[in-house]
Amino acid sequence: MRIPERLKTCVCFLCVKPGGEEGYIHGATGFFVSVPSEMHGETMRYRYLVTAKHNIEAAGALGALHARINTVKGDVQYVPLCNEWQIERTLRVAACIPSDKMDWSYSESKFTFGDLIRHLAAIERYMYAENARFKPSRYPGHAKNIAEGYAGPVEFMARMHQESGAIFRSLTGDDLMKKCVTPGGVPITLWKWLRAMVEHEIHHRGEIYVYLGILGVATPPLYGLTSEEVLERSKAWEK
Ligand code: NI
Repeated sequence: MRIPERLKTCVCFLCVKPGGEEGYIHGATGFFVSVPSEMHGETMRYRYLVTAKHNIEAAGALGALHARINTVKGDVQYVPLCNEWQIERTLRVAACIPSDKMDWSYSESKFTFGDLIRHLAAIERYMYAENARFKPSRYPGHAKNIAEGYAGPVEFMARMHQESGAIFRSLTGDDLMKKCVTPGGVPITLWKWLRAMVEHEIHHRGEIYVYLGILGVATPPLYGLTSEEVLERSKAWEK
């Protein structure tokens, strides 16, 4: 049977990227379906991935799972399949850290790449997630022995994020409206404290971008387009 060209872009091979420069490990297949949905009078199309549940479980975490997609141009593209936008963006930029630079910083007194990643991971799990259970912070710091090597800090981050996610998903709407207590002893409504967690991650992710910029390493644009491309398309709109 001849497969129509446009359908080739629906089929994908699923793979896992263990981190670093080890490339992708292929092991499963899936396909995309496009579902139209009405929103504010416009038809939006959402793309969903269809695959067996055990493929996702075998990957260990959604953050590690990637799809190898055949594009209409005929080449292939690897796309992360994480539905947790926040950490996925941090892991994507962390994947750009050169293999010999995890313990690098621009100044001896400042966080290294590894420190930044361990700090984010441990704060999420042991401060924010503990506070979300209305318990005091157990933040252990960001010392190198917590997660060493090149892959260690990123694996630690993915694991801490999974544990934290389980705690956050167990919260009810009422819990989010209750007061928790920060390590500074200040009572704060839980949802506001969790909003601060997102801001905290964005703050340190920005530092990772700057560190990579100092080293001359190319980084992925946040939303798929660079600011130059956005400018170009904005000009086209004016015509
Ligand atoms: Ni911090």
